[in-house]
Amino acid sequence: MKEPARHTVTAALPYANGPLHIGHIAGAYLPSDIYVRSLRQRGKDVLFVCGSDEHGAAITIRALKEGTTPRAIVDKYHALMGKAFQDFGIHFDIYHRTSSELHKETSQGFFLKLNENGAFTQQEEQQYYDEEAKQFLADRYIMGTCPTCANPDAYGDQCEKCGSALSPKDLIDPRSTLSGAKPVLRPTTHWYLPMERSQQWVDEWINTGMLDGVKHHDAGEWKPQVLGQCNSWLKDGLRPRAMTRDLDWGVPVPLPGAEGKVLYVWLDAPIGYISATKQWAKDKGEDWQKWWKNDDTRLVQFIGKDNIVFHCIIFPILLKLHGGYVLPQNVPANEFLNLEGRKISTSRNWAVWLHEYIERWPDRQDELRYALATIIPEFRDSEFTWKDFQDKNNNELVAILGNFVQRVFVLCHKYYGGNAPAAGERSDLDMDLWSAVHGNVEEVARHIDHFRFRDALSSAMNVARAGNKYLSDNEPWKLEKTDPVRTRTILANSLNIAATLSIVLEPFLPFTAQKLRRMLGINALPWDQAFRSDLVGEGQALGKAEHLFKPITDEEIAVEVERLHAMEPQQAAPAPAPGPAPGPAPVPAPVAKPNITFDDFAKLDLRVGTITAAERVPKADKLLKLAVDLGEASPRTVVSGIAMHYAPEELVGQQVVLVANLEPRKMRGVESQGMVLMAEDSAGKLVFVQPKDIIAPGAEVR
Ligand code: B3M
Ligand code: ZN
Repeated sequence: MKEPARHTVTAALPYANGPLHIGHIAGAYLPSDIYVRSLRQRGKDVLFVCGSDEHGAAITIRALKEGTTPRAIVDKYHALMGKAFQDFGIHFDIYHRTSSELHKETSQGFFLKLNENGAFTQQEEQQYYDEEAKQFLADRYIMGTCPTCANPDAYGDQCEKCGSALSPKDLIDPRSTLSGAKPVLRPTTHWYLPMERSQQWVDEWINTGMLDGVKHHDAGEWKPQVLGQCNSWLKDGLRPRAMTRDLDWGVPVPLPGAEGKVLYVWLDAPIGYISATKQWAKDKGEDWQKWWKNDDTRLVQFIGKDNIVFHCIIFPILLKLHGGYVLPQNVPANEFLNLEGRKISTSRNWAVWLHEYIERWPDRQDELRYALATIIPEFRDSEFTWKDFQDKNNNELVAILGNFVQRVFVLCHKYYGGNAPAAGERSDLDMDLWSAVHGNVEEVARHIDHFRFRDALSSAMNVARAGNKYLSDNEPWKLEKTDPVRTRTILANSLNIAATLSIVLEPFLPFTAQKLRRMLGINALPWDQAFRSDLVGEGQALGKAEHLFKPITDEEIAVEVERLHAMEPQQAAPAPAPGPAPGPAPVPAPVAKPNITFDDFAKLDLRVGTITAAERVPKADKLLKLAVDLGEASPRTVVSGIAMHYAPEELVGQQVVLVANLEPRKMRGVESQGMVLMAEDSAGKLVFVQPKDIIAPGAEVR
């Protein structure tokens, strides 16, 4: 594919019905910010747009709950989110909003053009109506039992438990979320998008990258989970979808006879990217059209996985039927971020709110950017814990990056009065160092281009690791007495590694990169300068040796964890069931964890394994190191807390059930690649969950 002339990058428009939390940031906004910063460093022409999604039931229901108006809700959260993005270093070219006049004009114009092109069919249909609230019920205004998984709290448009796309009439025992009443059916007319007409070209476009006989993109570049979700929709067969609603909050349908109807939020919201671009162009005196209509524009859209079908099927159909617009070259959707072992929940206040973090941890945005960038849920859900936040800060930011920079600056101040020394003759070792550093720089860009931001950050940190090793191998603090010339070269190289770090870390840690540049006395530099090794010349005056990061204490983390639990609304004790005086207190059943969706369960890879070896883990009296045969080329190493219950020698041959796709993690220095399932018997002994009969290792448990 030829080099694009420009890049339009969008990030999903967050609903303006609440604050931003770390799940939003790790899902769409931090990845897109890293991507845009990196493209800009490499001299690409980029437009980065976002804004508040201010229509839809999510907002009007919140307004009802709070006894206020949708306008008040969106004004409050639009401002809060815009400031939080800015404070966190996520810098869009424009952060617009879909309640703007320009957006209304843009989306109405888009709708009229689609209607002119015959994109819609007009259908009268029987729709649920709440006689008490005097309102038709769609989407989140109606709930009922999901016909697929029997979830009693499925919405009219989607079941969050099994992920099924629904329409209100699919629900069993529907009820109005406004009055709780049982709704009645009444006739109403809507404009439908007959998506089945686009099935063939959408299928080809998504699965081959071909569009109208021309190669549009490399289908192999799209994430497997994105293709998977699209293909499950395509396999079910695309169906007509209503593009208008009987609501009073939204973009009015600009047609006679459509009074009281508005555009479906998933029609107007994606057009919000275009209206944001128009607003930006208006503010800057620029041409907006080339960013959305020129074939040499590359459009990449960052979203969370719950928005895949809207961005990969519905919006592309609308763009194509309208005509004249480019389609996304990639939609690198991320999975979900969980928090301390549970799903993030706005309604249960189980979240780390971005604006609150910024208040509580002033000037430590990069500590959170770093921790989140290392756990971006790129291919599977991931987990944020405050302990991991502390570990990443103390063991990586402080111990690797901060420590390297600190040592170089302290020595340069001590030996050279705070001026950069001459580089002198470079040894073979020095050349090896620089080729390793430049190799890592290349990896950073390659990973970013493949939307693998975790790997990209790891490669960037490898530059700091190389710097630390170079110092430890050469020990300039000792060499200075006997070979000051060589010491100058070592410290000149080290200063220049710090300069390279100020470039490669900028997309991830913009605040730290700026601090580093100030300390080095250099300006922001383009990416290709990271392949030099002389950015800091002899005599360059250096800033003082600042600590880039501070260690985080256990107490600071404990406060955060306690706060999280304290913020959760306490579950009211269930009212005592009516009837005879209660007998002896029943034995409390174990508290079930919150429901998960079928999709969540399906992500678990449970396998039968056979223990082939077992040994104690030094200095860890509760741990055993197991070799577990899963029928793979070599057995898995699994660390298990069962040493108090079993002697290693009695375990060889024991069959177990293993969680085989758990993120590997180090325990007492041993990397554990999975988890053995155990249960506790009434005597408190841990017993194996195992098949009744011996079966082949690797057999799937489902
Ligand atoms: N407002 C985000 C969500 O589903 C939704 C994205 C719109 S992007 C056009 O939470
Ligand atoms: Zn369901």
